[in-house]
Amino acid sequence: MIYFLSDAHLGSLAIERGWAHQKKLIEMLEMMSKDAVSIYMLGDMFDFWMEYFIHDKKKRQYHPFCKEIRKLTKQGIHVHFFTGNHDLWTFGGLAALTGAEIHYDPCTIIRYGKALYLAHGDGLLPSNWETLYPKDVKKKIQRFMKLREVFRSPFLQLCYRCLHPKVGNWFGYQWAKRSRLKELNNPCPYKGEDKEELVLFAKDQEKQRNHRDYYIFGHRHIELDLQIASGSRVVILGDCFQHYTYAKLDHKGNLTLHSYE
Ligand SMILES: [Mn+2]
Repeated sequence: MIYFLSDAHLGSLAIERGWAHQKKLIEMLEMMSKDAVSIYMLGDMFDFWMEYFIHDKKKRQYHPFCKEIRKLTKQGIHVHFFTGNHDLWTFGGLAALTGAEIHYDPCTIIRYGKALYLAHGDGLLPSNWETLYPKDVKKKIQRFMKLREVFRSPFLQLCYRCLHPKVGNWFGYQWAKRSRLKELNNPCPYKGEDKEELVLFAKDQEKQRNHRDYYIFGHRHIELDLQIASGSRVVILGDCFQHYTYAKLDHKGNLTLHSYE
């Protein structure tokens, strides 16, 4: 079995009972470990993850989760960690701690005869997005893309790593909390096949003859399993802080969505 999960947003200041959250996530991994060949975490497992040059005491809160991943990788399970837009600031620390393989960019893999496109999903847009959306939506996307560029700038990352963790974490966790609260107060449900960016992105890929059987994303915190015209399916994983949803690919190449307990 191959498992996919995403968006636990561990450590979020907007999620109460942090330990119960982490414990449930660990139990979920325990369950997967019974028959998993590999486990793909598709981004935003942490609400904020930054590796500073100065020792960061706040990382201690993640030790149980990291220890669990270490246990799985020691058992021979391949654990893949895709960075999201909340936890892209890892520079070798997380890999050393857990034994997981880190992916900074989307990738396509072939498993059990199926082609799978895997990505967190932030920043993925159809090629015609600039003419597709009304002005206000376009502006919002442009703002997000600008911020994404700032987040990914090697120079700015270096500067941030030089901060004292107390300072860097204050900004980081507050920023993450704000975006979480914004989403909880004003959820953005599935926009429909003709508007949802990730669906349009997948359709665009198919049109360009980059065929994949499955497109698997996180990021949106919605559950979606949609067949698109070319016979491909787009699967959006949901989340691991409210609904604890995940996907499973069996040895026959069937992909299914599930909810933990
Ligand atoms: Mn995200």
